Amino acid sequence: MLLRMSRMDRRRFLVASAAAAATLKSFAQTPAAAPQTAKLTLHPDKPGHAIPANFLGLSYETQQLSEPSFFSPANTGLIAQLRALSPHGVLRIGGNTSDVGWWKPTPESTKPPLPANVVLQTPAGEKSPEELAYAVTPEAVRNLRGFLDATGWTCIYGINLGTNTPELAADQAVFVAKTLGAKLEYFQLGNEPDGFRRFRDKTKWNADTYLDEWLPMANAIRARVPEARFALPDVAGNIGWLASIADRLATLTDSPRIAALTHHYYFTGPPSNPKATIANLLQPDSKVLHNGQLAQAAAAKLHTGYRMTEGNTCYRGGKPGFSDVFAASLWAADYLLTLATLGYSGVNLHGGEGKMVANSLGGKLPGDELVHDDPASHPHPYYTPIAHIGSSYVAEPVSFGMRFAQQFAGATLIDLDFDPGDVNATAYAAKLPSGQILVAVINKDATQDLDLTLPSYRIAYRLTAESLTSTTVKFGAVAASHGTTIPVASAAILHRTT
Ligand code: BDP
Repeated sequence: MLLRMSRMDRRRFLVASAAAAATLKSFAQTPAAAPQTAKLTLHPDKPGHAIPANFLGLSYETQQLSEPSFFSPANTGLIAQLRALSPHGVLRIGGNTSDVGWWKPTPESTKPPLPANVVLQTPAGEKSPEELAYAVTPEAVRNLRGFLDATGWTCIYGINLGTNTPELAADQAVFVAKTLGAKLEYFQLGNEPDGFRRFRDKTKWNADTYLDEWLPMANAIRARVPEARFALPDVAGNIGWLASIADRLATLTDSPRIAALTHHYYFTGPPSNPKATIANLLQPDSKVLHNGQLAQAAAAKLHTGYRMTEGNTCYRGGKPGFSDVFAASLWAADYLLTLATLGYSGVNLHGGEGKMVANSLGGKLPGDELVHDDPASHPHPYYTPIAHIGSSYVAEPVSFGMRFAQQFAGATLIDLDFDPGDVNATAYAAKLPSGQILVAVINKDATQDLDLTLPSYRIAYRLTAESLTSTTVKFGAVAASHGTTIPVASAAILHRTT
């Protein structure tokens, strides 16, 4: 029996807000009711979307590259964590810091002046883009290649659009394309341009003016890297941009090669938002379906794919007791499999080093204001799938939901009917290339166990923890005699036995 623990060596007091405290109390005091029996019928003759082998991914700030030892073949702890997540994942490098980084091709190169189209605006209490600027060197890109080779992962590489010129972007792209080779999936230019409040006059900024800047930069790159592929627009929330951009690109006779349309998704935020409760996190989320339908329709116009390139539970760095607990594992498992059913080519959950994500937010992680115990005992940022604590890299709860969904990578979804009664549960089924059929059942209910009648299937893997607020999560294979109940707040993967 293989059980993996997210963390055994540190104890954390996680109740960081009155809302989280109330949630914890209600889970502790509510006894589980008698199990409900779910009806589940599989339709293996009705295949759905194929889930790519590289469906799973992580997203990191581009500023991680300012420390060339981070994404490097020498960083064995981080490499081991990525390999444990997926043998063929996709590392997306971007985030807000991608629009303040500059390419430093030689040690003598100096920071270029700000281009004339930049209208700098610094939100109150945040460091200015000038203060946050950093350099990316050839050494960082060479080390990134070694890191990707060691992990078996590929990369989506973000280049500055906010404070950069087409010529400088092309200089960097030439070196990146040559160095990363087949490890480079595609470029993205600019992060969350729909919210370019720091860099442009927002009264004149829209999907069209964005594309007016994006096209010359993409064209400057492909003039020197003919095989370059691109994804765009990597919007934060305005998914409508995907359709207008697809419409305009579809009319071009000579367009840059588009590998995917991309957007971001955070369940909620910022950490002070009263909506950031575990009870809300585990409810069905109609926005996910809506986004998926818009992305699919826009991508169809360009005959391309669509990917959720950055997201997590709670923007502005995550919320303690919400983003870093078992509820986030169940959310991630369900969210990732939902995106698979919606036809996404992949998903990158955001995280990384606390300092880099703090810089992406102007210098601070607002979640720190909600912590009452030793801040060093918490992952920073709070939502990160892999935390860097002391000298170790630690798999956080959200990453166990990713491991759960990873079991479906390379499989083809199959249709199913699932009726869990009034239990808050979801189910997904897929067929692996080996012919094995997998069924995932995620019981997000805080009070009701779920019994499953599915002859010829047995529970093969479980995702469990002591409570929804637990920081220690278990995911692993279980013995054949493990029964057919999916207890309150847990998930299971069933395999066909005959
Ligand atoms: C996104 C940004 C990213 C931030 C993240 C957050 O792209 O750089 O770290 O939000 O707010 O909007 O946590």
